[in-house]
Amino acid sequence: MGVRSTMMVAAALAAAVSFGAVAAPMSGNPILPGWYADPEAAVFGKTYWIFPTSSRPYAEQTAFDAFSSPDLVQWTRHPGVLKIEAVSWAKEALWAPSVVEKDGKYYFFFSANDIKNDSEVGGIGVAVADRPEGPYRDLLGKPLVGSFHNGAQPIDQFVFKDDDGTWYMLYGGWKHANIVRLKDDFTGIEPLPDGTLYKEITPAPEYVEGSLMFKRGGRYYYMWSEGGWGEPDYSVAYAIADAPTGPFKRIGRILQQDPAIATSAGHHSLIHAPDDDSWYIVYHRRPLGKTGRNERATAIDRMEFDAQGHILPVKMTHEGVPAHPLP
Ligand code: FUB
Repeated sequence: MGVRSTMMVAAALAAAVSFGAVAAPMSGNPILPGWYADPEAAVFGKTYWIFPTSSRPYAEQTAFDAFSSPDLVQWTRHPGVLKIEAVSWAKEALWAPSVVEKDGKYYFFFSANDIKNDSEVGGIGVAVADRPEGPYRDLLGKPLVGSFHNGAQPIDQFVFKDDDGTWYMLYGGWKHANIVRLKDDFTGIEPLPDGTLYKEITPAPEYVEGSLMFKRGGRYYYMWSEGGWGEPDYSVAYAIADAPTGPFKRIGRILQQDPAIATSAGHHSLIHAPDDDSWYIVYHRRPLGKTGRNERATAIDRMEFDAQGHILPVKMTHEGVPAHPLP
């Protein structure tokens, strides 16, 4: 059972706005209490979930918390859904979850140890649980990707299921990104149609980390973070392609610092509400007046498209988004 955050309920009530006679509660921003980064948003059943990185010194990044909500406004904290004690090869720097459901089980992909070369142990791992809130246990007893390929640091994975049932994983830091095809049981990777195991898909010279993919209107949208996450210029850009492997051409930035709201906005994920086709971007940002690298807070705002399917620049807000219970 999680611990309900009275802070978040208070923030939501404080941010309530009126539509005629009815007060529609707003999420407020930041949406989570405390310092949380790299939020992975998901919908499982009738519940929204956020799985973030705990934003603190690497040596203290030894567990993941999760948050659940019925409506994007009231959030319940689930502490320690994956703890470092459950991963024999991890020692610190637990980062950037990507969580998917498959055949009634929940798979929690994560990065650990921030490895700098192939002689270090660490990289991308995968854990499994029977429920979204865990407890998760290491699936492999070793990293899923434990070394550098095409110059990509094995961090910041994002797992994407295509319409034909194929599971892909995009990942990569240090300005390089790869795509791999996951085995159906997530115990390893298998060759892509062109025979490669690790295919470089670095979309632009500006690419840094934080890959994400989704499909809309039959096209593949690839999004990523640019700039330095410790710097104010951290941001999100995107490309569109006809295949998950590209080729990709950078279209432009859609999320970046706003001197009226926050700096260092990046490493995001998305929620697509199935009932009304609304899209939400969940991301981290640094409050105005804060400069510490780990002073990163998770926020939510609307993401919209134009008639051609291009993503419109995101307007960061303090109010967040209105309550949206799942049907
Ligand atoms: O939170 C640790 C690292 O910071 C992530 O892996 C990067 O994407 C950046 O957000």
